[in-house]
Amino acid sequence: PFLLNVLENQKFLSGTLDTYFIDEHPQLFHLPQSLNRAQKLLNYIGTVLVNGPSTPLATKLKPAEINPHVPEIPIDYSARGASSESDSDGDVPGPEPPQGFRHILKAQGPEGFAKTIRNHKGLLLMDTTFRDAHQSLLATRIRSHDLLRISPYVAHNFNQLYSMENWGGATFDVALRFLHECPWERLEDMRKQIPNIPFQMLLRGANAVGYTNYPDNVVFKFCELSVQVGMDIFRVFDALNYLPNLVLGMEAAGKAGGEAAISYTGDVSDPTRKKYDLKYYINLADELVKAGTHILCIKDMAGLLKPAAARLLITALRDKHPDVPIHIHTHDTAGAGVASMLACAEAGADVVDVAVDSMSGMTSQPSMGAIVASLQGSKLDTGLNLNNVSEYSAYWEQTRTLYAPFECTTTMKSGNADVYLSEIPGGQYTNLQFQAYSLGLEEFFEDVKKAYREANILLGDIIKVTPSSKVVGDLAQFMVQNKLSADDVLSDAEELSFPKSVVEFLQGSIGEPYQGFPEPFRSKVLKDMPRVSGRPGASLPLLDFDKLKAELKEKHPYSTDRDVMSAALYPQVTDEYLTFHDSFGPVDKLDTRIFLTGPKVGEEFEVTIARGKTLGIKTLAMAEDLTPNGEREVFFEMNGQLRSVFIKDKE
Ligand code: 3PY
Ligand code: ZN
Repeated sequence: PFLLNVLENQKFLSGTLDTYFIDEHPQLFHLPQSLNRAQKLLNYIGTVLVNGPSTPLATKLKPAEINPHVPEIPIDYSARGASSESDSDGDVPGPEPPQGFRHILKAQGPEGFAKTIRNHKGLLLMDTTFRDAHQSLLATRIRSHDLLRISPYVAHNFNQLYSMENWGGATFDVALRFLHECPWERLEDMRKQIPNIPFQMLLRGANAVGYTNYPDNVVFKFCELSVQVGMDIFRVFDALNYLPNLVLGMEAAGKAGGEAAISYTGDVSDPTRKKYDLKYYINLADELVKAGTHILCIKDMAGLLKPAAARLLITALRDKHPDVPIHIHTHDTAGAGVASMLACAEAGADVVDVAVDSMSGMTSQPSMGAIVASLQGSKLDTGLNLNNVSEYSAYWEQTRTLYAPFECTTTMKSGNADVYLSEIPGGQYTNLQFQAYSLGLEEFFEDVKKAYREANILLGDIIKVTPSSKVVGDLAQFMVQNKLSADDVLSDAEELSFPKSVVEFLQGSIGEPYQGFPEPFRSKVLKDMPRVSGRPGASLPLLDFDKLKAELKEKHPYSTDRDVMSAALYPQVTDEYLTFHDSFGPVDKLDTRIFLTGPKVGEEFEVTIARGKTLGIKTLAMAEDLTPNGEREVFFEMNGQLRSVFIKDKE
């Protein structure tokens, strides 16, 4: 049986206990916020110094030795609210940022917000810098620390943004798994810094922020908690555009509402591409409007929406749904992103997605500065100031160099129009190229792109976006590794042992593709294996949250309800995150270079672990000799005092 600590334990609080109760239940004193956070951080730094990075670095490149400059925000004390006067932690409170669209969303709800957006004269922008841009360019590795440093600047200078996409997609998993930080805390902290601009997240429908369909109550509870912690707008998509999954996601987003997204593939301007034609998209849009979406999104995850196709599609949607705001997402993989977004805007789209210049282009979103400048003085003027865009961009240009070990530009040097052939989504494109290079098989990527196209056809020409894109990618890699042509795969389907994701997709575990599963391929692969029909979540048993909470508390007494939610989505990753955090403390507070590769011996640096609590740390030396049990002593000076830690040397 698990035991709560003294602050929560009913028996303890009631006072009806003998002294043995305390002796026999040491967990009672596992209090939240243990006081040796500083020592834990030294333990972390020592570990990195002795045993190398705690998060795998993707290349040999090192983080740059710079401290990115944060542009100043105006200091206007007259604008300070009464509440900040009573702030007694010694920090000088900044001025309140100007009002933004969040004010309207809060005051008028999603319907009123949608009306305001639709009536707005200029083109509105969503900034993806905090999510999709770094998911596509830097393997999602941007840390909360660097997001939070620039957040006040964004709040003060970008209040005209429709929204900032700053959560969801892969950020949830990567934060816990590789950055050892809590995604909920990131969201909460960004919210404090940016009260005025709507926050937007990418919700993979019934897959939430994971790679598989979850029980319905997991998706509902996840959305509920996200709203509580600070999320505003949910962009809901499904990897197969499978309506029942989309509707489930919309229901989970609930009163918060948001955007139902149609994932775009093929080419509506090419009459020979018949499966996903204009009619397909219009029908789906009709269904989503009928299901009550406040905003319609076209999610062009691979960057296939060429300007001519954009004009056709947006004009048709605009005519059909004159009152519904239309929001377009794209990737600039081929290099036509700016042209396409301008075409969308001219055809009547209300909002388009951009990333700040230094985080834009290639597999990321098109450039904010390019779009702002292109529309300046026109009736679609975005209202954003190009000087601010360039200051914001300079921050990210410098900050990006801290993430050199994860740079896609190590291998990717330009846009590439071959994406129109392969239809690989932005993030996956970067990943697959990277994998090929790290295996030393540069040619492999060319082969994988060709195989990806064939794999897509074998699977029935499906929508390809997380997680269906992984199914196609896995099959493509399987074909290249085993030197199989599409004909081989088809003729030997009964004997081949396919990747798990391919088998599960064919079983129906992520939903049903448009026009059904490919036959006879499916029957040959599955033989007498079970098949799921209809919406997969409908047949999954609900998750027992109380049981999960009890299990988590038993192992990690300090875990919170947020951790329980994380564990519902990623049980193993959350367990590892909590264990890590218990030994190493708030590593998210370290500067990125120190976090990734550790300080140099002799280097002095500061860490602010809580408001008003800053540690000054200097690494003094590492012992040459190991202790008899294989540990190496690392010496520090912390706030003027000598400290040391013993680290097991793994060499
Ligand atoms: C995600 O699901 O993370 C995506 O970015 C899909 O485009
Ligand atoms: Zn995207």
